[in-house]
Order: sequence, then structure tokens, then C-alpha cells
Amino acid sequence: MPLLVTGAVGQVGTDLTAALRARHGADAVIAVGHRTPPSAAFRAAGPYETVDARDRDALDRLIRKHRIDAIYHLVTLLSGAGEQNPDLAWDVNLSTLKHVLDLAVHHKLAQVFWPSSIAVFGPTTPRLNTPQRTILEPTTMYGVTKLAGENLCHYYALRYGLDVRSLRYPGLITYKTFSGGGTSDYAVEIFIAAIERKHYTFFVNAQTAMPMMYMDDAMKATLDLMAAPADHITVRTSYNLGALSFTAAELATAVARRVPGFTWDHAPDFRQAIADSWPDSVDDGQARADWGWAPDYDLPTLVDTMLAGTAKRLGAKG
Ligand code: AKB
Repeated sequence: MPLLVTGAVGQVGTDLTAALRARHGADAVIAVGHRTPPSAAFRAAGPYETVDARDRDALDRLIRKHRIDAIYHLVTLLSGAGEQNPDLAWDVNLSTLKHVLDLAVHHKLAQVFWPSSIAVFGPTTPRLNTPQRTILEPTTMYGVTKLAGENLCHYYALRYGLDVRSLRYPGLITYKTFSGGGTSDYAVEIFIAAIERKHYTFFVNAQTAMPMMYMDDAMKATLDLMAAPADHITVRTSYNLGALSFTAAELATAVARRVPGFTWDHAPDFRQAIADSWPDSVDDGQARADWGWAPDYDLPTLVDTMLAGTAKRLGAKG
């Protein structure tokens, strides 16, 4: 049963490692990090290994050493970081996925999870309630790698019968690990700024909207998808996954209702074009039908949870 989580110290990895350990036991989940050092608490919580997932042989040794049965492969360079270093994004996002899929077939692993993103969509995709199957012409290197990765997963499922499952994560919002390099990061940064300075300058304009989700919902979706019977899984590229859609102005207004004196303005940078290329909302009917997806968090609950959690985290740091 041992599970491997690559990218375990990242924004999704921190929460997913904890969620998997809560479900399967601490020792059953081997967390794998590379560049970002884990906190002392994270290291103490269960087994931890340092490996660069681009090193196929090192991954192979890890699978043998821990007799791994399933891999949650989270290593990725996000959209903003990917535009600043497209070659690295291609290498990190795709070579590592290919290694994981090949090793999963070779070692006959039971399952692989790999996150895709709303970044597979592009300006030619229908913007509202984007269908599961639609035009996929991404304009970022991150989106290009996610689209190629989806097709690679689909191919390995068809060709080798590999049980690989995937979700198109929207922008994920959490206070537990502050993200970096993403376009949706403004929806996390605003809470830190509201608490520290009562002012936030968005790097996107007021009308910008994209699919967003509180991290706990994303974790629920990931665990539910992986626990679903294999014959319920009808999508082997990646499932659309929806929860919330709000403009930057709507988010700021919701924060201002709870933080007296909070102000904001806008200074769009290169990430505006990335945000503009993504949909406002997605149709996740297939995920709902196949494995019962339904989110729990609405915008007011998310804002309350983020303000309380971010304040606690910043307080704990200082
Ligand atoms: C990003 O902004 O790059 C990511 C994503 C939406 O995949 N959070």
C-alpha cells in the first residue's frame, strides 16, 4: 500500500500528504521533496526523501526501496514561472511525468495521480461553463505541458491499462502553504496583504475572473477520484473540476467587508494575458456524474477561513 507523493513540499503537496496520511497512516505515505526544504513539523510527520524527479534512476530506487504501490506526482512549474523559463517548465513538467508513467507500468503500480489545470484551455476555448471536451489551444508553456501530459496519461491508460487519474485543478486557495509562480496567486496574496498592510495591489485587472477553489475541496476531490471504482472513470485525460468563479473586484469587496479599512488597486503585469486566456468557469458535470463530485466552500466561507488561517499563520511566524 505505500504511496509516494512527489512535490510534497509544494502548495498542493503539503495538504495532500497530510490528507493521505490521515487516511492511510503516516508511515504509508513517503513524501518526496527536492529544492524547497521541508519544515521541521513536516519532516517529523512521516517518511521524507529528497529526490529530483527528473532523475529516473533515483525515482526507480525509491519505488523499489519503499515497495511503492501508487504515486501522486505533483512536481510542476506553474504558469507564471513557466513563462519566465519555458525550457525548464517543459523539462520539469513533462520529463518527470514520463518517468513516473514508465516506472508505474514497469513496476505494475496500482494507481497514478497527476494534476492537470485550467491552463489546458486557451483564448479559443468557450469562456463560460467550459465543457469537458472542447477546443484546447493553450498559449502558455505551462498549459502546453499540461495538455501534452493529459494526452500522455490517456495514452498510457489505453496502451498499458495503467490506472492513471487526473483533475484539471482551478486556482487553488490555501493559507497553509503560500504558493509561488502561479497566475491565480493573487487570490492568496490578497489575504496576506489584507492582514499585514490593509492594502493589496492586484497584478490583474478588476474584471479578471477564473475558476477557483478552496484547497480542502481540491483534497476531497483528489481522494474521492482516487477511491472511485475504476469502471466509473470515463475520462483518462483529466476531469474538469469547478467550485467558485469570482472577479478580482468581487474578491476584494468580500475581503473589505471583513477587514475594516482594506483598500486595493490594480497594476496588471504579464500574468494578465495568462489570466485572460483562461475560462471564467468550467462545466464539471462529468466529475459529478462519474464519482459524485460536489464542492463544499462558497466565497463567504472561503474568505472567513482564509482570513482566520492566514492571521494565525502570520502570527505564528512573527
Ligand atoms: C497557476 O496559476 O499557474 C495555477 C493553475 C491555475 O494551474 N494555480
